Amino acid sequence: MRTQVAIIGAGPAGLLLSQMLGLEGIESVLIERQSPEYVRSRIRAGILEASTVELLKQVGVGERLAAESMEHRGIYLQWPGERHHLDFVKLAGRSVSVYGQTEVTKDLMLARERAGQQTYYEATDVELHDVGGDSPYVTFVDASGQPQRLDADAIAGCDGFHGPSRKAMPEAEQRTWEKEYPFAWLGVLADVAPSTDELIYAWHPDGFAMHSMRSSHVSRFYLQVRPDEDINAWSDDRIWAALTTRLGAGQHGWKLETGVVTEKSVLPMRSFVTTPMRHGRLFLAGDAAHIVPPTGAKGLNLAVADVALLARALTTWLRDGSEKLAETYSDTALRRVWRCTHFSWWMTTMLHRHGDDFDAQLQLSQLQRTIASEAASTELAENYAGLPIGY
Ligand code: FAS
Ligand code: PHB
Repeated sequence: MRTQVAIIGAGPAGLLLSQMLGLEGIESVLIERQSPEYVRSRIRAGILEASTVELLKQVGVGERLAAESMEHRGIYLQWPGERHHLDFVKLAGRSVSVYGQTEVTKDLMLARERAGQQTYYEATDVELHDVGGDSPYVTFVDASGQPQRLDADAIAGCDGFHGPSRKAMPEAEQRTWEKEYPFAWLGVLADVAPSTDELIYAWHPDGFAMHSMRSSHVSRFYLQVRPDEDINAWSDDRIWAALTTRLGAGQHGWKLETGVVTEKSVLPMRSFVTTPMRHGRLFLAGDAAHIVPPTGAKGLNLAVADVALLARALTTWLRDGSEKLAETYSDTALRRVWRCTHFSWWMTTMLHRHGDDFDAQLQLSQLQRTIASEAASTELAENYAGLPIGY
């Protein structure tokens, strides 16, 4: 088999790339380890930057998003006794949208099905070959157990943190940075109407908590836990008790509504960046190249920004014969990657309990400064609401 772009991974990055390339007449084949049902069911990010929303609408997957997403002007920052709203529209001139990554994935999968996209789900033994040469190819075993070979003009590694693409980059050329945080998130999905109009990020002596949401009747919560936390140690009652305490129920008459927990899982927290994001005819995009702690709501949005750049680079190279954007892809993408990596680290270290009481005092001072200073609030607002694509 042969195609123009072999895309490894059919998560948001791979699906969006195939959609954008398809609109430009560039053919691609998606190779995905999991089943379509598994990909469709993963619960992950929840916040879309304005530039992500705009791009999804431009590439033809914005209809349900426009109808079902919830536009948020900002977020609340909270610590015991205080809750303050940050208005991104006032501070940075743009809002964010609440629309689960699960929904973005479903919309993209439907669009690719309608476009007749060739996708190999449940592919195993995926290996990349000759990525530094002129004739790269991918070998894999398809769902029926048949060995397959796919020759391509270029390979896009959109296979997330654990995929094979990053490992296909020559080690001698690669430099990676990694930071493991001394805590994790217990993610909770519950069938209960949100008790807040916009997200609450709460610093608390017991640990961080967040009140997010998925719709007017489904809420999403996060609790800071130990990295090795046993999920079985968290009964629903214990979850609601911790959220009630950490989110400040009872303060200023605010009440947290509880409901049926439908999903809970422990999510590790790490920062990770690998450079470069290109070697020869292999290009990395999304979690294959970088991981951010989810406190800044950047993971999915950063994957979208990579793909917006990569789609343009591959189109102008493979269709128009100009390799210029392909040559600058890695440096351009990494500028935003490091900006989002810093912001996600800053939000994470400001809001999560770690270290001693001195550290706690510094965190509270940082929070108070962020609220008190318009310049500090604007810096948070500009980063959270997202920088222009191509920043
Ligand atoms: P993905 O990991 O989504 O997709 C990679 C795809 O490649 C997957 O479908 C995988 O099955 C496939 N793959 C892997 N190995 C393969 C192989 N050998 N062969 C073929 N295919 C292979 N971000 C936020 O902003 N907010 C959040 O709250 C948040 N929560 C998260 C929770 C979890 C558990 C995880 C893992 C991530 C979370 N993220 C969050 C980050 C997340 O949203 C990512 O940024 C986003 O999924 C990035 O999309 P992709 O780069 O497409 O990677
Ligand atoms: C979510 O709703 O899943 C979410 C929202 C904001 C974050 C992280 C996760 O920073």
